Amino acid sequence: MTMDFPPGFLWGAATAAYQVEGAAREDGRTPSIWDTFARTPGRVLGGDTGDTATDHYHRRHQDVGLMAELGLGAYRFSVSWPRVQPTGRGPASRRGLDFYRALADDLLAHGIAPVLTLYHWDLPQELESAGGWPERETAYRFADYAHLVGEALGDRVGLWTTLNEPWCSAFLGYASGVHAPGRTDDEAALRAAHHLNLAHGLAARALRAVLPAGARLTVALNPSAVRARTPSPGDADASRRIDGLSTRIFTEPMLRGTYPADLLADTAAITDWSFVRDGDTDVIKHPLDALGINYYAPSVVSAATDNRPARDADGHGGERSPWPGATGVAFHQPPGKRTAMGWAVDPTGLYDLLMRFTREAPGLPLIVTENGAAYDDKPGADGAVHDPERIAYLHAHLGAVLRALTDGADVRGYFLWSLLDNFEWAYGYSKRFGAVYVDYATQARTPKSSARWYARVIRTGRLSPS
Ligand code: IFM
Repeated sequence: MTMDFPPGFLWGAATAAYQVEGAAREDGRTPSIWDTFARTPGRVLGGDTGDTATDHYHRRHQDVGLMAELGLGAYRFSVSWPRVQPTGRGPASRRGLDFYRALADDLLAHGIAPVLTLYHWDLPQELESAGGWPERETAYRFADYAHLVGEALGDRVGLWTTLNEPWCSAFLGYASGVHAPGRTDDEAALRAAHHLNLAHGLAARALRAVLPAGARLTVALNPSAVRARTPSPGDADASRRIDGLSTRIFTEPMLRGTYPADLLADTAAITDWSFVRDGDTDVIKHPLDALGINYYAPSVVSAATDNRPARDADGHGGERSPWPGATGVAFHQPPGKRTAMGWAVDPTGLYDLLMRFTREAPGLPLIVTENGAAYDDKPGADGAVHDPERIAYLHAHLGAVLRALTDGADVRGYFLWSLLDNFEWAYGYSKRFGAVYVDYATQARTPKSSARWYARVIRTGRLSPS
């Protein structure tokens, strides 16, 4: 197996607006569902909010300097919808767009390609108050927003991502309720999933209409690397059901223009799916230039002995299940190392996903749009932050990418999650995913040893043996 990445391989790091920007009330930005959720007592650990986050809104220039030091070829960021279109409809905020124009200009001046995600979970609160993602109208609002951002930044941004992890938006947001807006309604979650798919298709169409011919479109999904605990028919069926709800619910309409029949059957007691209108799946199946894959850990499932709703093994699913229709499925923690999130370290899950989409979407390039790990990093007596576990995690997962490349996967890039420690949603600031350590009291940035290690991989284009 080669240890060299192909020439032109895109090396990046990723963040998302609410997790890093702060400046929650500045320049006309209005609350998103995450502002509302985080300010609701008991929703986010420690009562943390994204009000200040890593102050990237004011420190973007310094942060781009850090990226340049690391030798990044690309930076994946998301646009805050309520910053650029404060009510979720109507005209754009010039000040909001100016921030992203300045960020893109800064990146380009350093030779770093801006990679823009339109939606990383911060729905304008006004649209949630009007019904949110379970309402079809939200998909049309998203297409208008995409059009407006496309017009404003199409001259600077070459790679566009519609949605980030719509599974989380739909099922953590509306079924288990551990993410904003915190609703617990299975039918609403399935409606949300469809309207997110529709939003993706409508936005892709709107972007194509305004972007220059060379612009490329993607979506960043978090497909489950799901494994049956044993080859028994019951465990295989559990795996099929979770695969349908986590992955095929998005990939089948996006890549093939249809919803899987087994998914419709599994969820028939919850909904008849009549919210899917004629022609919707044709809109959703808009041609893409690449498929973005976010990967952290695999899931191991079996048939459960009771008929309780499925819950993730790490407790991430909260009190309620994020898996509507998957009663009788049990999740298990695989043995071995775990990250500070409690997630198993298993790079074969990434390899398996890359090979799966190589088979299922032949000819469609793949990008690892997120991969990384949280550990309990702390500065040592020398002020440096040593994070050998993260280096080992990244080494193993980049090894999986190389193995997939060797076996024929067309992987075009890798984005480390995350550039900076940041607001880890319901965990607040308690989980650190950054290659760069952030002291939240002073906002001082300290590249961890993994950042230096990643910079070397980027510089040489090569993974040294561990
Ligand atoms: O921090 C998140 C990110 O916003 C989406 N993907 C998973 C990351 C780690 O949980």
